Amino acid sequence: MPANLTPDYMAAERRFREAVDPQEQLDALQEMLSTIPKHKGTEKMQADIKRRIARLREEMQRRPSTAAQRPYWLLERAGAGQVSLVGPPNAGKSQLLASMSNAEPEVADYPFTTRVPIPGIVIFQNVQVQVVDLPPVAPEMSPSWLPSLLHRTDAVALVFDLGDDDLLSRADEVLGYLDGTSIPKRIGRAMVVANKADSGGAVDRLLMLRDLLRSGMPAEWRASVGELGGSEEYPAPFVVSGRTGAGLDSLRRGFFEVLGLIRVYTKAPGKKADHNAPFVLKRGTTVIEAAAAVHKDFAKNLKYARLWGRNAYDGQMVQRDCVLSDGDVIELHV
Ligand SMILES: Nc1nc2c(ncn2[C@@H]2O[C@H](COP(=O)(O)OP(=O)(O)O)[C@@H](O)[C@H]2O)c(=O)[nH]1
Ligand SMILES: [Mg+2]
Repeated sequence: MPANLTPDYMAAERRFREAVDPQEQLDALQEMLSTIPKHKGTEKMQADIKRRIARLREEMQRRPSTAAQRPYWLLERAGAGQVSLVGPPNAGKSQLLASMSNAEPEVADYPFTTRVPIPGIVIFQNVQVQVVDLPPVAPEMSPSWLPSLLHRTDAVALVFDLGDDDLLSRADEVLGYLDGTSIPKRIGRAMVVANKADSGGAVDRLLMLRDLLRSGMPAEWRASVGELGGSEEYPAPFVVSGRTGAGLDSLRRGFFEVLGLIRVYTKAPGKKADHNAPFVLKRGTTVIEAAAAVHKDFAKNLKYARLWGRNAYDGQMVQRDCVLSDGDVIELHV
C-alpha cells in the first residue's frame, strides 16, 4: 500500500468495510475517491475505486432494497433523535432504560444479558428521545453488528459503573474499542454517564473516571461532552443512579441536549404559541430554514419574522438568516 494515504482516506476505507448497506458503501467509496491523494502511485487504486462505484451503482439499480432485507438489529426510528447506550457489561445500561422509559429490558447481575438492541422512549419536557439499550462493549464479545448500528445513531451515551473496582480498565476497553472504529468521526456527539452513584466508593471512582476522560476521550467527542458538563479540557459525566433515580432528571435533559437540537414554536399574529407542538430542528437553524420546515410556501414568500426568545427582545423583527435558539417563538409574515 502506498505510504502516503491520508487519515481521511483511511477513515473512508474503514467506513466502507463497516458499511451495512449498498448506499453506505457507495457513500464511503465516493469519499475514498475524493480523499485519495491524486498522483501516479495511486492511479491503479483510483481506477479500482471507480470500478467498484460503477459496479455498485449497477447492482443498486437492478436490486432495489426492500424491507425484507432489513437486518434484525436495525431499529425503526422514533422521536426527535436516537441516543445509544454504550458501555461495559453490568454498567447498568438496561436498568437506566427501564427506569427512564416505557421499555422493559432484562436487568441482571450477570453480564451479557442484553443481546439485541432494545429501544425505549425517554420523555424530556415536550420532546421524545429514542434511547437504545445495547449489548456491552467487551473484548471479543461485542456483536459484529454493533459498529453498524452505532454508525446510524445520532449520539452515544457512554455508561460507566461507579461501583466497579475495574472501572478504569473497563472504560479503557470501551474507549479503545471505539477508537478502532470510525464511530467517533461519524457520530460527532457523545455524553458520559457515571452510573451507580449510590455505590460505596463512588466519589473516588468518579474522580478517577474524570481523569481518564481528560486524556482518553476521542477528540471528536471532547466538544460535546464538555459542553454538557465540565469543560472541553476536563469533561464531567452525568452522575446518576438508575436504581435510586438520582440524577435522572438532568440525564433526560442531557439526552435531548446531546442531540444538538432546538425546539422552535410558531405563532400567528395576536395569538399565543402552542408549546405542546415544537418544531424540533438542528442547532444552527435559521429563520428561513425554520419557515421551510413549517411549510415550503412560508419559506418562498417570507417577508420577515418576529421573534420571542433568549436572544431577542419580545417581538423583535428579524431577518431570514437569523439563527434560532432552543425555545424561540417565531411569527412568520408572508
Ligand atoms: N447499586 C446499583 N446497582 C445497579 C444500578 N443499576 C443497575 N444495577 C445493578 O447492576 C447489575 C447490572 O445491571 P444491568 O442494567 O443489567 O447492566 P447492563 O449489563 O449494563 O445492562 C444488576 O444487578 C443491577 O441491579 C444502580 O444504579 N446502582
Ligand atoms: Mg443490559
